[in-house]
Amino acid sequence: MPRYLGLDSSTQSLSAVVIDTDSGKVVLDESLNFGAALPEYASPSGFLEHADPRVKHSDPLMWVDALDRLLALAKASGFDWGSVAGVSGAGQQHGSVYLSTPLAKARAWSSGEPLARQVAPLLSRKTSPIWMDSSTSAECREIAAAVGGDDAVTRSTGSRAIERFTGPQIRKFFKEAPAAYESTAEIHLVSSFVAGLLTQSSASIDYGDGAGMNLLDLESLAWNQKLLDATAPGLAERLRRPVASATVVGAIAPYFVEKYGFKTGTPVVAFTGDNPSSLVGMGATEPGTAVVSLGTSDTVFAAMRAPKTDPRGFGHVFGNPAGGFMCLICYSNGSLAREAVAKKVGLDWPAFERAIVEQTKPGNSNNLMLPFFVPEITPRLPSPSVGLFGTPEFESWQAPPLAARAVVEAQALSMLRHSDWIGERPKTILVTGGAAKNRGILQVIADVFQAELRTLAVANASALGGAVRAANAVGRHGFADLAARFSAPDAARAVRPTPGSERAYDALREAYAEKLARLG
Ligand code: XUL
Repeated sequence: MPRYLGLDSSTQSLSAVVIDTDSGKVVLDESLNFGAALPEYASPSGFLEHADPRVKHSDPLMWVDALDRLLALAKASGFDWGSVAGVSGAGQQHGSVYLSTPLAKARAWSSGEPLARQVAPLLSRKTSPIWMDSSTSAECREIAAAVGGDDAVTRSTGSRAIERFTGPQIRKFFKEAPAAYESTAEIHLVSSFVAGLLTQSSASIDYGDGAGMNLLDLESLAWNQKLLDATAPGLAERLRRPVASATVVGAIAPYFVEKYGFKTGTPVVAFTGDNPSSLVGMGATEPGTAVVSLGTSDTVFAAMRAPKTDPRGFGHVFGNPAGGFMCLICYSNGSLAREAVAKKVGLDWPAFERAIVEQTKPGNSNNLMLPFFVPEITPRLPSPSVGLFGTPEFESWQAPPLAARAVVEAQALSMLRHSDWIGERPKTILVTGGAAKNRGILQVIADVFQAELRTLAVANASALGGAVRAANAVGRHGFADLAARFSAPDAARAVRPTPGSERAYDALREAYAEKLARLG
């Protein structure tokens, strides 16, 4: 049977994409928004409110419930889960789940009871820190100091010790709740947790997502013992050995066979991080093509053969699920900042797009914004910092079109500046994520990078990447062949730089660098 399912458990939603390798078609593309579909979890944007704005946690049971709901919804609308020959997927990176009983040793899931109710008693920590959490600066310093400094962490793991990465988060849990840490038998990433639910096994973490923990040594592709020791005692026993992304971690659990009609024995391939999965979904697993993903966070990433690290210390190296590595730069002020500006100046998305395309010009007549509405990851800014520099009207938020262009130009300038270490500037950029629908945003990125932008027909590149990885690992289809069939860019939606825009950003680029330098 030539159908493969990819799931993506991301910050705000769970998505499912099914591809059919015979017809070359996507036969299912569904999403479930946590805030809208599961209001009982009090997480309108996918995470729980907390008095400390640096703390961002989610209820892992929300992710479990979403899985049940999405599978049920597709079944109710007539989709035959029994036609699926293999499953894989992805999760938001860095987030972690803590269990007192390993999934493999828990009582077999009963199809007569919702899965979340059966998982609840297994949790040794009720909430999961996610990638938006920036509360572990002390732990980052402690870990780095214990192993010889940030350069030593970067040399081994591809990133310096970073607040949202899993190792510092585990350390904070161990320090704040030592008894609960002691009672934790198994720690998962969101990705391995979902794979573990599907197979009811202690599914291993893959190299792609494992590299986002500040624990994985990129040369040996094994946990770094010194970093494990610097993070928390007995950590090795709480993590399975990391595996190559193409590893089959188990067969689908009887729960899913009985309840949703999956075929007994359907293989489940290791899940990975959403960004490594998008690299596959975008058909960008070979070096030379950059991807810009516009989501809750914006990311810029590209495949690379050997790990190369960011001298400024902001970028990361993860495993490429197709083999080799990938680099990634993450910006927390992605759609969060675009939404904040649109709301502040009262523009809906069509008006926001018109403001950029029709009412303003590249370079924004030198009106510049620092758009850090929440603490930023790249460059590292522990507190929000919003600044407007230009005409009095612009500076007092009285010029909506200029404000719309300014937030997007600042984001694109930041992407250009902070991706310069990757190598040559790309001539073609693939774009994905919700905001890729907005032509104004795409035009600004094309102008700032002086590159052609291409988008895919399928909006959810990460879930598509899961389906493609399942087709590769189970169905033995080659990545290049799958990319040609499922990830071909939509030629009609290509965006080229505005003629004559080469020099439009010279002044703004300098002004932006100077303002950033002042923020320190
Ligand atoms: C990457 C990162 C984010 C999350 C979003 O390092 O933190 O892109 O993966 O889901």
